[in-house]
Amino acid sequence: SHRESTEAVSSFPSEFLFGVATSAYQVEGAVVNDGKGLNNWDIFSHKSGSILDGTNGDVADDHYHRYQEDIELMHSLGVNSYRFSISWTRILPRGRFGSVNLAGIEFYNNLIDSLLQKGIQPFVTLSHYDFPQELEDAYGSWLNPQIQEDFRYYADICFRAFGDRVKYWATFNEPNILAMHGYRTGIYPPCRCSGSFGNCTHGDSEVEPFLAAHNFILAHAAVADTYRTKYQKEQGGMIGLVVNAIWFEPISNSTEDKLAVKRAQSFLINWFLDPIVFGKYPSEMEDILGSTLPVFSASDLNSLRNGLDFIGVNFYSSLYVKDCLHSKCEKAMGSTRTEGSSLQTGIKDGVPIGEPTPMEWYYVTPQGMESMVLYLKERYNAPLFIVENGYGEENSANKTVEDFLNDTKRVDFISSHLDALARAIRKGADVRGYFVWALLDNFEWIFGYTKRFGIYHVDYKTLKRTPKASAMCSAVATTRPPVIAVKMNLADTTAKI
Ligand code: GBH
Repeated sequence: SHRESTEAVSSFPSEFLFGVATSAYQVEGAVVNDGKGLNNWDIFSHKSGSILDGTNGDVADDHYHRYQEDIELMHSLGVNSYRFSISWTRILPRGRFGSVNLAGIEFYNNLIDSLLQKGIQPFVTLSHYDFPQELEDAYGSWLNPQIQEDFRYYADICFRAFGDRVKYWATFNEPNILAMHGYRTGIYPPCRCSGSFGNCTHGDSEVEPFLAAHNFILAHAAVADTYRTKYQKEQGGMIGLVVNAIWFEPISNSTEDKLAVKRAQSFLINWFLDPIVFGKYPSEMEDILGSTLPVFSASDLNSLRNGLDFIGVNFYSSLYVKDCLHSKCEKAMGSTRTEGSSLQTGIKDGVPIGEPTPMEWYYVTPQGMESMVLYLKERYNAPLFIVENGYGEENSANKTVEDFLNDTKRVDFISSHLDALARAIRKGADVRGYFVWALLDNFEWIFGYTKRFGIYHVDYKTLKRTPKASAMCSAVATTRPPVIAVKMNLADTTAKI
């Protein structure tokens, strides 16, 4: 109800960032323009069989050429922040080799300046699944410690070029997902897995995800250290990391299932955050993996511990977890021995954990987001930003533009999650921002253009952007205010009073 959402609004701090999110590979296009080098997704998406609809991100939303128009869209929404990522190969076309591409620097300078002119704060991710293909070919990217120094070198260039205007930096987007899909299931590049299917290459999937993660963690630590020692004092920004965070509920009240939840949390989230905040891997991981788990050296430990200023959270869903270590159960897709032998499922006694969405992998569980935020507050006591939360729909050739515009489910999804966030804030959580995924329909990784997450519809023939109800509330304006914009404006009013 309106009263409820007004009440929710007054819970947000006046400096709160209400924003929309995208990532470079998913929206920019302009794959070889102005000196950009090729990254892992450029190569992968062009291999036949990689992407569900046989498409790629060569053009995507052509945001590279249309960013001015897209900033106008954001301005009309009333958001005060935009989360985007920098394409590593636009800045360094060859990875560590070769020189800086000034055209790449200029593009992001223009983007950042145009945002700031409209009062929109840039929230920048340095690597959102993409990295230079040359580093994969030269030495195996994330499996080699060399990547730590190369990522640090790239990040340093970004801080120097943009840090006078960018106050929110995230090193990686979802390294926990990349470690899993790049090195175990093999569905994301570099496509390493133990079996052989599709384009995946044989690797040791019981070991490599943990090795890659170790290098992600140390690369993050090196970059955070560089930012803090060389830039932070003068530039005054924050540096953090973004993890994919699924909320887990035990499928029963048994001790075994509750312990299985702890293992699932450890193997998804604490895996990255514990080392960066506390300087050690979670004990659940040590117990299960033993000597497979890489070890931090004494010098690593200097740069770890309190290695972030905020935690970025991508929250989409909650799942039930069932013990498979002490009891017998079938393994679900993606669930393995090393993930704590837990079967992850959205269904309990035939009842889904929340309303199912058109995406097989998630359910609408705003309560789970509240629980997640309170869990992270309790465990890490760091400022939090929800940097992705959103609703996906199936694209289909049979549907018209109009079919996508009255997206009441997306409106309800965003609204109910903002209400959940407000509850968490009232309970004391230090949440500083919320970003809807996504500003625009875009290239949804292995699913290509078969999914639509945007609050703006994109016609992939003309690249025309059209606001959905979730953006302008055109169809539901009489019953519901435009979710983001109204919460923004009210928050502004509250701040002034
Ligand atoms: C986020 O990942 C990404 O950061 C963003 O780029 C993306 O567009 C957005 O979500 C929407 O998906 O589970 O086997 O079906 C969320 C985590 C992991 C969810 C991979 C989809 C697909 C493979 N994603 N998963 S599967």
